[in-house]
Amino acid sequence: MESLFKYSKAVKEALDNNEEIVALESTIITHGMPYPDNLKTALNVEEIIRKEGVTPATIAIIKGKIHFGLEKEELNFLAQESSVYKASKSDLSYVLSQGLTASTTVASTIFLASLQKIKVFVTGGIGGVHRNYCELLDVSNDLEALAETSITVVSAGMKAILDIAKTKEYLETKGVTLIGYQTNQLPSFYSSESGLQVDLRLETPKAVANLIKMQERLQLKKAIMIANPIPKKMEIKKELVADYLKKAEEKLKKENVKGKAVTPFLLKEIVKESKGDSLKANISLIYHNAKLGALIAKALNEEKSK
Ligand code: PSU
Ligand code: MN
Repeated sequence: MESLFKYSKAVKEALDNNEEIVALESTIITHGMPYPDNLKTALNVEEIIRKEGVTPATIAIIKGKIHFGLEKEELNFLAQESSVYKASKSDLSYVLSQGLTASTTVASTIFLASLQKIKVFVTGGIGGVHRNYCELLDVSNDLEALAETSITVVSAGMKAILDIAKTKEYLETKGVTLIGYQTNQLPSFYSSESGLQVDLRLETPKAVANLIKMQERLQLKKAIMIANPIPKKMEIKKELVADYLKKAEEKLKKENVKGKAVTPFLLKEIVKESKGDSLKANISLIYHNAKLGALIAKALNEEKSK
C-alpha cells in the first residue's frame, strides 16, 4: 500500500536522527488569520523554532497525503486558497480517502504528530467549551484529543471566545495536566490573565521536560498543557476583549453561524472590532509560544542524552 505520509527533507532528517521537532497546526493559517499575515506568521514561527536548533513540522493534508513539514509553496498555497477544508479528527478519514486538501486543527494535528512520536506541539490557543454550551453542545474536539494523546501542547490558554472556566473544568475531568508557565493565573489568549487560578506552575523549560519524562515513566497517555501568557506589553485587557466579544457574538447570532465556522467567524469579527489589535496580539503570542516550545523540545533532548 502506498504510504499516507509525506515528509519535508528537514523533518525526515530530524526523525531519522532522533532530533528535536516541534509540530505546528495549519488551521491557524487557513482559518485563523487573513492573508498575508497568516503566511508571514507561519514562516516566522518556523524560523523562531529553527533558531533554537529545533526542526518545525507544520502538518497539513495535501491531496490525500499527510504532510509533516511543508515547503514554502505549500504554505503559500494554504495561506491563499480560501476553500481549504478545516479537518478535525472526525474528518481525517473522509479527507484522506477522498484525496482532498485540508488544514488540521489542534485535535487532528496532535493526533498525527503523536503517530510520529513528536513530543511538543505549539499553537496560539486551544479550542474548548463554547459559551453557548447549554443551548448547543458545542465542545471542541481539541479537548477530547488532549485527553487521548501523549504530547505537550504550548498555548496562550484557551481562545478568549470560549467559556474559559468550563474548559478548565473539562480538562481536569479528562485528566489533562494544566501548567501555568511562570504564572499562577490561567492566561486567556489575548490577555495574560483570566481571573482564574491554575493550581500547577513551572518556571523553566527544564522543569517542563522533567514533567514530560515523568509522564512517560507513568505511561499516562494524556496531553500536558503549558499555558504561556502573552507578554504583558502585547496583551489586550480582558475587559476590552469582553467588549469586542459581545459585539462579535451578537453578529454570530444574527447570521446564525454554527459548528466549525464559529471559531473562525468570531476571531475575524474581533480583529475588525479591535481594528487589528487582536491580530497583532495573536501573532505575538504565537511567536512567544514557538520560542518556549522549542526550548522545551531542546531541554527534553538534553534530558534524554543523560
Ligand atoms: N488558535 C488560533 N486560531 C485558530 C485556531 C486556534 O489562534 O484558528 C483553530 C485551531 O486549529 C483549533 C480550532 O483547533 O481553531 C478549534 O476549532 P473548533 O472550535 O471548531 O474545534
Ligand atoms: Mn468549536
